[in-house]
Amino acid sequence: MTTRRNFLKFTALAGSLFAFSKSKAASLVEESSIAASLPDGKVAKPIVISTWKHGLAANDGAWKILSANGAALDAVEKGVMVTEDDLTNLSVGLGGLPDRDGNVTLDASIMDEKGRCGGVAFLERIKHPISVARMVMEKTPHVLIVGSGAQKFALENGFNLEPKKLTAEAEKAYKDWLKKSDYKPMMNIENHDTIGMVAMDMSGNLSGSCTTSGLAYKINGRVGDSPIIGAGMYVDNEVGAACATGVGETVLRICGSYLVVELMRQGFSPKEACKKAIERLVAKNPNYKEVQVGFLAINKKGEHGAFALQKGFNYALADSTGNTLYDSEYYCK
Ligand code: SD4
Repeated sequence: MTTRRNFLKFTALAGSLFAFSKSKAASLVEESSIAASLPDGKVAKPIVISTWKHGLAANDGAWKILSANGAALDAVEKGVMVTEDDLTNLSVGLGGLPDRDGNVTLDASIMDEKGRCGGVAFLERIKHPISVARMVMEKTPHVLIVGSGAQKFALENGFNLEPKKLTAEAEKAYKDWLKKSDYKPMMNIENHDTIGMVAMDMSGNLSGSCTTSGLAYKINGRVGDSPIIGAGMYVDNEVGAACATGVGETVLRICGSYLVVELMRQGFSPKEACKKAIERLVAKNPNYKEVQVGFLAINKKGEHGAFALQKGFNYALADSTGNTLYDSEYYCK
């Protein structure tokens, strides 16, 4: 599928050969073609790629910015805010499934082309953890702020304290779970909906973001890979950018997103790099057959790739040809 996409360089051809999603991104093709004639120093090949089906809507948000010659950093923040806003999403934002004590606790990280980065973890009652992460990056000398400190920081910087309340859907799921309280972070797709996003703008700059409510029914205080720079997401503007979704503990063990970027630095394509990182994860995690992990990456040339442990991982890719959902290749056949 990914190879087939590479042929679709021209908007006109793509329009007739390819079944676009009916997303707004497709309708922005024209805008981006105009921007293709920008003066020197501009690369008219913006691209955004993000995890799971909800990535389509998130990409729409990001593409509005990229196609108007906006910065990748703004695109990856605004893009995943769409997912954070969606209260029906059970693994991102305040609609997420709670920990085993009934608390929704949120993790997020962001990184830009200058290597600046910020994150929040174990954050409660704030709608847009990704924007708090960006504020950590831009307004503090720190990279990661957690828990009540992160909430205090958010409130001091104009974020609202949202009610402590599960959505009806999350509450029902939680009550069902409480009947057995059986905790196994398995590959159940409902427990794996984190949004990770990486993008390149028309200036050729890369940025990434990642935001999640983490694993459902986790121990209170548990933090996953998503807010940890280099694990859930990483950007090196000279090389590429990568992000991860799935059981964070397995990704943390191999510094997954950093590994993907380093493999691209060694010359591997984005897909090969994601595949090699999954192979490393398999080697370091004896429980690999029981969990799901997916990596996404783009390189400085604007090429993309993905690879997952198990069947079922999909990702959305938006560029000047449209916004499309792809199934990732995977390791466990
Ligand atoms: C975590 N990586 O907290 C996140 C969960 C996830 O798709 O990606 N779900 O471990």
